[in-house]
Amino acid sequence: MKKLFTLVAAAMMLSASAGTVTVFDGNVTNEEIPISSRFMDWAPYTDQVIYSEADLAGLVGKAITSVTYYVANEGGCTLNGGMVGLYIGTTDMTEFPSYGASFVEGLTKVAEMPMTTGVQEIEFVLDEAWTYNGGNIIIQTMIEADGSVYGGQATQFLGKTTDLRTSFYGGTWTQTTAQFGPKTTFTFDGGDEPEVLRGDVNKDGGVNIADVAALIDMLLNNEAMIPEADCDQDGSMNIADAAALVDFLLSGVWE
Ligand SMILES: [Ca+2]
Ligand SMILES: [Ca+2]
Repeated sequence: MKKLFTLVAAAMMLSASAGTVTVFDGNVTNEEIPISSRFMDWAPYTDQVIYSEADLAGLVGKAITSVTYYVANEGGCTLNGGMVGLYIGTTDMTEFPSYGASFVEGLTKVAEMPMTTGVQEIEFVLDEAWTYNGGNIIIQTMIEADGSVYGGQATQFLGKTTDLRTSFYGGTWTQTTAQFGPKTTFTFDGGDEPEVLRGDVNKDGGVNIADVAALIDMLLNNEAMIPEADCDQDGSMNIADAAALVDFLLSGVWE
């Protein structure tokens, strides 16, 4: 019995379809400029990164629950225990036209967390899952103005090693290393699989005589099986399913 329970639990975990998608490997420099950054009168300090839709195929339709990347928070920055906000949205842009020169407004704030000085892997757990429906994702981190930030640079995105980073000093856009996409992991919860209503072949939410007609149409047209049409649940779709469906309509119970 315990073994059966374990098997069932494992199957349920599989069907939950949670997972991760990692964009950029944090090790490859490129000529694109996916990062934009700026100070606004020293604080808040903020930067944005664009993730191309082409790299996000595994995320479409998924509910993003957290975003993780590597950052350094050091130099002259005295931020320690200050709050960093995470904002998210989509954009038609695939890169920024020039370093630090443009900025996308109107993103949605989805998380906030304290951040200490030093190099760290930072995971923003979203207050509420954010569902991705396609397009280029733009992520913004912003050190919220609270008087705890002054001087020097604040966050830096890190690549695979701390040698690979973007750096910003003194309110001027000094880039000390080559551009790179910061290694970023999106964690998603695929949510529950869509519910299958047995016998609802035309998927209108109910089971009635119209579904028998729809099922016979599918059989005549040699259409591929849909789970709703496998009325006798033997794993295939044939005339026996039509018979099972008619029986169900007459009796109100599945045999
Ligand atoms: Ca139906
Ligand atoms: Ca069947």
